[in-house]
Amino acid sequence: MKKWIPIASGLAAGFLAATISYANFSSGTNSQAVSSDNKSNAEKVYVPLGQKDDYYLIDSGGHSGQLFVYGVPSMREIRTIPVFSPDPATGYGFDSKTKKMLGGYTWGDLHHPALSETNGDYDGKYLFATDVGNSRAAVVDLSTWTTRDIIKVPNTSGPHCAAFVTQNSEYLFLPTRFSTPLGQKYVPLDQYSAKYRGVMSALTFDKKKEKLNIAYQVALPPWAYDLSDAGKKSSGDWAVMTTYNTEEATTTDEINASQADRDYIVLFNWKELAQMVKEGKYTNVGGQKMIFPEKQKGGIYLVPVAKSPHGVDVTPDGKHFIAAGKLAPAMTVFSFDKAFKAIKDKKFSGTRNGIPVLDYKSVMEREVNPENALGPLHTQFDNKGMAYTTMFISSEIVKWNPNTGAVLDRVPVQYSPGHAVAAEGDTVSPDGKWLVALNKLAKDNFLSVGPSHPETMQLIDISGKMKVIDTVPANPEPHYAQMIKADKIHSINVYPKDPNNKDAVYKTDDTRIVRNGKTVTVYGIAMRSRFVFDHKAKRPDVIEVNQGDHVIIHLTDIDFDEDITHGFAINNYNLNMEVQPGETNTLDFYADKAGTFPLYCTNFCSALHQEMNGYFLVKPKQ
Ligand SMILES: [Cu+2]
Repeated sequence: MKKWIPIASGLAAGFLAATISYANFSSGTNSQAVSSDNKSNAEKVYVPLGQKDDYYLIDSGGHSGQLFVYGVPSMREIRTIPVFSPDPATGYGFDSKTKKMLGGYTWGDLHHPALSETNGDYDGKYLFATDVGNSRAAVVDLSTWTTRDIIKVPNTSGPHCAAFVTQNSEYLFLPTRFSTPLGQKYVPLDQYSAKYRGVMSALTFDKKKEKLNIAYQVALPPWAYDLSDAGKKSSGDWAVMTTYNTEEATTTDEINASQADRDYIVLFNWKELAQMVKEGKYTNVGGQKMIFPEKQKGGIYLVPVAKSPHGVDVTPDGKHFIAAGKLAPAMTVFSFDKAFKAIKDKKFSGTRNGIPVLDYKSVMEREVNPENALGPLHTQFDNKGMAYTTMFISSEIVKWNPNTGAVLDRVPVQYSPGHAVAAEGDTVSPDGKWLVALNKLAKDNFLSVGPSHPETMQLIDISGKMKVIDTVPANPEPHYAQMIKADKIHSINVYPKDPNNKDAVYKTDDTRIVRNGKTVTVYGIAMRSRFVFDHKAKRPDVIEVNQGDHVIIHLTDIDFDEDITHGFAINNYNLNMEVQPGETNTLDFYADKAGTFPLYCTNFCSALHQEMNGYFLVKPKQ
């Protein structure tokens, strides 16, 4: 259209436009056409200095145990947030609070982050995540972007199928990838079918105390549970999760867990399960309230699905759930209403492990099988309710209509997408605009850094015909992500003074070192550009103790100023922590090594940062 305007507005301009048009049309592959195309992609992702991105992309960090925070559309990595693994950059896992929270674990495998929701919409308050490596769950406060609580979940092994929250964050459900005997006791694998279980945990979060709790658990059959999603609106009391290895194989799963043509989606009513627990219909297992579906009937059903599915995703209107086949080439759309009717009419095709099985045909709405699309894994949605499914094997995103099954668009990605994430994609009202493909293999995309290549993330403009407009590398290893409007997040810049914190010191005059027997407690401050541990001492920036003393160092950053974070490290003592503006943090350790150890600020804070140091002196035992 634009090309015609200059022709109407002037002969010379029209001639020029016609020449350019001719050049474009006559050589589809010429470099001019390609570079102008690239320029418009570059403009789409360019966020000039002084402006900020429209969305936060919060990525799981997989076996790094961390979260990666990116901006969209710039795809710039902004920050790494440590969750399940120690992080020297922030002193996470070194100071006494976070060290205790990590519980001695030195790594985690962070999968599937989930934002807290109010009325089915991201509320920007918290983010939940699970650790497949060491069976934990965590919550991150999005005002400080710090991990506030970690809970070790007993009776479970590898909560991969999580975390997905209900529409008012009442629960997050943690079904596990691995089945084990309850309490992970030793039981020979020949007794797998009889003695092993895949346990799902229902967790609640107490916002006031910032604490995660286990409300109840369900001893599901000894299968693998892969992904889940909570219902929305009319299906809000329900949740769904996929299973594989319903063959109950115990070795060479690659072959043995792929034999059956159908596995199941577990469909459960969490309100009904909570009511059962309230009525005492559970068994105490290692201190947890465990529902055994073969004994306590109701609330849990099985829906047959094409073999070894990965994702199951609830449509934004809450009417359907879509399973992605993984080993079958199809996506299957199921109807919640049909399932509810079948349950009400008790129209079951049988039972499996004591759980009623719904008739596939009576619940299935349609199977969607785009030509040559292979390995469907996970589905996201746009503002019109259209579905975007990742195809792991054929390396593409397929856009399709869940209401008709029509395939609308396809775009190749490089390469092998696991999950994709859409803007506000898990809510009742996705934004459209952007989709990010989280690809497992970068292969030839970036400068080589040796045999191990990064993963990639690709930004796809979904406002019209799908178009990949940017590719960025990602550290190991994004599994899933959340994309939330930036204006929903209200980060703080400075921790407010806490008059109730007895460890905090806000005035130089209050700094002191207190000795009580063999315990030395330091109430110190960090400020540009010095430490003060005891303002009355000849050298206020020195801590002197005896070998074997128990040393507790409380340190408050009294620079109530944007971006003035201090670090605190003791040279050759393997100790390091961080104090953000206004924050009080604590190191707690035994001075087992005698000698002279310089201490210093690790986080560059001023022109005289290099002068921000002192000494930690440990007098040897006589
Ligand atoms: Cu400093």
